[in-house]
Amino acid sequence: MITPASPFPALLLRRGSERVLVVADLHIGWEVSLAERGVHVPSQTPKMLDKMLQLIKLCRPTSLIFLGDVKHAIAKVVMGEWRDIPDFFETIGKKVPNIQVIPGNHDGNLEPLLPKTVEILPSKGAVLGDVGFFHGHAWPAPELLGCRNLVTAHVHPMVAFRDPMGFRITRQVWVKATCNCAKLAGPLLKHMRIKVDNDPVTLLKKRFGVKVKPSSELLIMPSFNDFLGGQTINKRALRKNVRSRAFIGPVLRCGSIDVDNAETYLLDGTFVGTIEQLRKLS
Ligand SMILES: [Mn+2]
Repeated sequence: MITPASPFPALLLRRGSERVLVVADLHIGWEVSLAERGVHVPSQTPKMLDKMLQLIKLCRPTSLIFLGDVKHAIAKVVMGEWRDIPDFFETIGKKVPNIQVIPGNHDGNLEPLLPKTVEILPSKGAVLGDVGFFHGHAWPAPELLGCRNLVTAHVHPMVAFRDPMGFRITRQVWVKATCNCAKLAGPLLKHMRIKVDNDPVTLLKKRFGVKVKPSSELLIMPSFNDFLGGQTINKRALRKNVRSRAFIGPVLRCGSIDVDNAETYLLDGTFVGTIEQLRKLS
């Protein structure tokens, strides 16, 4: 069973005596890359560490999963991260020894910055019970297409509202959408360079033993770092056939997600509306 740990942008998965806490998109070191461009913002890491410790106290997890983009700089390690990332993980490691990371697009060269006890999982994602986790920048592993629940990140979803005065407010949201995994089977096999000479769903079953779910529930997590920008998911003036392009990442873009009817929730759990309804307000 998965439930958001509201009002935190975190998810708690309960499986028997296991309690897995999931967070995504910390982008530690984002301020460092801003400083390189002349904008000076205090480090957000102490704030995130404090929030993480509060969460651990509240949820009493037996393990932690970081669903990608732990760090910010792509591929190269920025000096400021050398201190922030090891300190962060050593502190929370004392509270919860079992920590796993599913890498995102910003996590190149992350391994040397993490304590040895932190396990790095494949960037194609991981399955826990009937829940599949993947960051969202790349295609997930075939096994994820057989999951009843999918959890992803990467988008940093936000809704925007504009009032008659022209003021615009944005809020971080959770997005809950129906995903037809059968529509993912063909493009995924193609991506894996497997010749699709048959029904892709049947082929996926034959090659990987995966029974593809025609209707899974996909949850897009808000970013744990609330200082970041995000993608406005209720932008209007998008032609109907290109609406899925409002999202990023191969899974959200290939038409397998019912974008119009996707539900959005604020961090405190308030239902805001479907994306279709909110487009009028952006
Ligand atoms: Mn990302």
